[in-house]
Amino acid sequence: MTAKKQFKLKVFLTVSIYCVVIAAISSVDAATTVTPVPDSLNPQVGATVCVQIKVNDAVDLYAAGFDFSYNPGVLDYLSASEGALLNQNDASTIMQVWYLNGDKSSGKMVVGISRLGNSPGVSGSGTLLTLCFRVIGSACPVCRYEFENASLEGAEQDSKLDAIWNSAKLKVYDPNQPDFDRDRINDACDNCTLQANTDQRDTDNDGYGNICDPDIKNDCYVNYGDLALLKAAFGACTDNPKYNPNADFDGNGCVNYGDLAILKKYFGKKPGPGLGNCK
Ligand SMILES: [Ca+2]
Ligand SMILES: [Ca+2]
Ligand SMILES: [Ca+2]
Ligand SMILES: [Ca+2]
Repeated sequence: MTAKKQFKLKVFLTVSIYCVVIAAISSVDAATTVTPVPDSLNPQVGATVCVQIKVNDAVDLYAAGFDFSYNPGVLDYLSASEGALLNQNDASTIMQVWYLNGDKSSGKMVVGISRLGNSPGVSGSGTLLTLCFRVIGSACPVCRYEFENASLEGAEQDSKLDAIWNSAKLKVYDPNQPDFDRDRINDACDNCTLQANTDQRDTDNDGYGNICDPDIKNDCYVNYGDLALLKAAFGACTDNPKYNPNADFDGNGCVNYGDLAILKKYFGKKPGPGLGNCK
């Protein structure tokens, strides 16, 4: 084979492989997702909270049914309204929303919404419906909305759409309960009660937010072992394999002098105070 022929073959093979890869990538459909929006809210007791149920990347969607569960000590159901997703192209729709077993204290709404007649399904993204609640309590204030018994149905008879159903959180702030650091997380639920940390970032999930948790070793005592772990990650940012999120106390994406200063402040002491178990 001449050098010219070899070159042509190489180009042909490279282009072919490239085309196969592109075809493989474009044939992967985006997953359909159903998400309550906003996915995190921090209202006060007495406020009205409306949650949009958003569908993304649906294909030929005709109907949806699900149970929507929440903490009935925190939320009181007010109303539901249809979104624009299903009644596209002038199709009629029907929506029904009721308490599970007619029991308001069940903390579950049963929701059904559908297009009517022979109309085709809809594709794309949009709001399925909006559910509104009054915030009635702050029972240590994380309330999760979850979907159960959920399904999306296509226009073809008995066709179901595969979908990922996401949950969301509602953190209720009660101005009548103590909040020492004034970060709008009441002390009873704050993972650092003396340090303002609205994001409640706690990368090792031990109940102490990173901003008050230089106890990287998790032995309830901030000392030389923690300093050694900080040193091992020192200078590293998120793009560096040496980066340790548990040593990034201030959450600026790098382990550096700000974090060292926090460790110094706690040296010889316990982490917290917060929701963790160090006595
Ligand atoms: Ca607080
Ligand atoms: Ca705090
Ligand atoms: Ca922690
Ligand atoms: Ca840092």
